[in-house]
Amino acid sequence: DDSRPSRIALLGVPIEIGASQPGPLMGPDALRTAGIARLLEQLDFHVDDHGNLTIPAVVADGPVPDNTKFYDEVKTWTRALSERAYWLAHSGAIPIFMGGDHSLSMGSINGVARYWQEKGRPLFALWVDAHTDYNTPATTITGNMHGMSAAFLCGEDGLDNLLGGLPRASIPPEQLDFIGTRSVDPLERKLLRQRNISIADMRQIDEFGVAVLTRRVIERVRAKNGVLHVSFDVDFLDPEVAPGVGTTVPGGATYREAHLIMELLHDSGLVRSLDIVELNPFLDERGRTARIAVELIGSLFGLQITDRQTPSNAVLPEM
Ligand code: HAR
Ligand code: MN
Ligand code: MN
Ligand code: MN
Repeated sequence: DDSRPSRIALLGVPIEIGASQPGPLMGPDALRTAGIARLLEQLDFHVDDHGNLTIPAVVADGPVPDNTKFYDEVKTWTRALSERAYWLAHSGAIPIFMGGDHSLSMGSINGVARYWQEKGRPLFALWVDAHTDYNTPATTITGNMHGMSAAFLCGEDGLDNLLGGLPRASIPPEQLDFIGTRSVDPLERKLLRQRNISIADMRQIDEFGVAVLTRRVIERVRAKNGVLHVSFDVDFLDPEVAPGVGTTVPGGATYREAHLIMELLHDSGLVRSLDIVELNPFLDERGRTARIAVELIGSLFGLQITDRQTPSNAVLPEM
């Protein structure tokens, strides 16, 4: 049904071995300290904090693809999170997965995709990120698995037994959108081109503005009666705005650009789940990045500057 859920389920996912440096495991607690639950309650949601996901002992029980770091660990997290995400979506709440590094999206999105597949509604994913995370074991330079999550979700080769016996629901490449892109590895770029995936990179943001580009995503989801998962990597923001991330890339989005995307997504009524990833409180300055992340989540769930809706004059370019 189309009524907006009134409950939010928070789940911490303190995984950091998918990233290049330690710190993201502190992310969930920094978001809690910055007041994520309180803010969402002020926005009239019933909020349940399910604490942090824990995983069983990691066992090396299968083949490990070349060029993957901590594969068995990521595999264990992915399986546990996929199950949990499926049931949280099933509960009717909007799950917010508080990372943790971006490898967690392999589990969170797989789980919610399984749920929406059963409901017969296509799941779209909006990847808000400086990176495209579309590497496979064959294209990666670093072997870091947070750089492979989008590729895994689109069913690319090389990570096939990550889910073991769990169904591998995937997001067809035409249901994935990137926004904020400014760092893509050479072979990764080739693969993205082959799949013809829609990328709103920083240059497009400069030329068209985020309103036009966000509207294009919303229209696409609406046209298919779909629902939207937002995968928000904090490094989307410019490092001057958000220093608390491990993989800063200059030339990122401004504070207002990020808020406007969130405000437009809220108005669309299509968002049914969220990842907030790559926050590294160990690298942050006085909690600034965690606070900004929470403010952005506020905008995504209805925090408005005034109570009057702004009519949009966004015009979609032919691309
Ligand atoms: N493309 C690089 C790699 O694969 C960097 C990936 C960085 N990923 C994140 N999440 N920080 O977007 O190693
Ligand atoms: Mn409750
Ligand atoms: Mn990412
Ligand atoms: Mn990134």
